[in-house]
Amino acid sequence: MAAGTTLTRHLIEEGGWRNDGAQDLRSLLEPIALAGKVLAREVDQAALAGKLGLAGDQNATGDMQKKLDVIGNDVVMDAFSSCSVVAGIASEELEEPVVMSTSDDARYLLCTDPLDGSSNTDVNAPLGTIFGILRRHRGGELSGEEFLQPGSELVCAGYVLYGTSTLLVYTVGAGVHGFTLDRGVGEFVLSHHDIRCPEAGKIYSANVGRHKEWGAGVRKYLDHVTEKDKPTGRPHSLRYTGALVADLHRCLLDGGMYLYPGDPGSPDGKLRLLYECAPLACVAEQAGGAASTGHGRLLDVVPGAVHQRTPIAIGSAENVALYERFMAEG
Ligand code: AHM
Ligand code: MG
Repeated sequence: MAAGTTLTRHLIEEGGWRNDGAQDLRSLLEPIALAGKVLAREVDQAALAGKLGLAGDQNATGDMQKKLDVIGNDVVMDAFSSCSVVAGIASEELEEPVVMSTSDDARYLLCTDPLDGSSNTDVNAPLGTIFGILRRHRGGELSGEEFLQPGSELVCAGYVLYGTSTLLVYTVGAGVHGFTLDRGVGEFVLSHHDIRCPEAGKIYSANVGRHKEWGAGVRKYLDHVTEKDKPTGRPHSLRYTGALVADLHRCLLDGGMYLYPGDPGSPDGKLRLLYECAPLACVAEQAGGAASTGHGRLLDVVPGAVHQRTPIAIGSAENVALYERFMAEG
């Protein structure tokens, strides 16, 4: 594809995806791109507009909401308000999924974390928007149970990373492509065609402040990667931004693994399966990487609830496979 390809042109030229039409893909990704542009501006201007700090409420999983969390959710919902193909949205910031369209064309469901890494909002550090699209298998009144599909059923997934630049990354099962926001012209422009995750990497990304709470398998894995062994490129280097999207993006480009395991107090860890881990696992696999709960493929896990958590290890396939071996040995 030629240099200077906008997301819109790319979506027209790339054509169809799996069994769905190219028009559907455009209908789904255009609101994501719009939300990404609006949120890039909101994040950029937040300190000047009095939009930093806490909003004062808790979200569905007990996190204190930041003002930007609430804004992020409103922006995504507004962007999809005129998208007739999305029947409903499940969001980290919504107690229950909400109905978006009752049209006969409403064949899809959106799962989203509108602003991931929100502890970073007040310190000018990276943030992300995560999205995953599932197919809706029936008509009639929308039920939250319709969202409880394994990540392997995602037909489209990706993220927007608000970092040193704003980057939209998506997959529909035909490679992973990244588009950088050109703020001057207000367009996402193709900058990362067919992202491939290195098979192995020397970065590990985890909140190691919690390592004493982790089980033997996780601790032994960390002991292994931090051990000096020149021939195998150890020790690995630690990189952790506090924003999963940014840390995963580094792993996708440079190789390595992001890790958020469970511990005795929270056996399923912190991150949510449906709208954080599964969409990113879909991107990682499509880029040639892997994602695991520590004991198996993350995309095979069927959620029991919209806000269900899961342990996750995601990134380079060899790193994830090695982690699973340490977890199996315990
Ligand atoms: P959030 O959705 O409330 O922002 O939480 C998810 C974030 C991830 O982006 C990040 O990797 C992790 O939580 C950081 O958690 P911790 O502060 O426990 O390291
Ligand atoms: Mg989140």
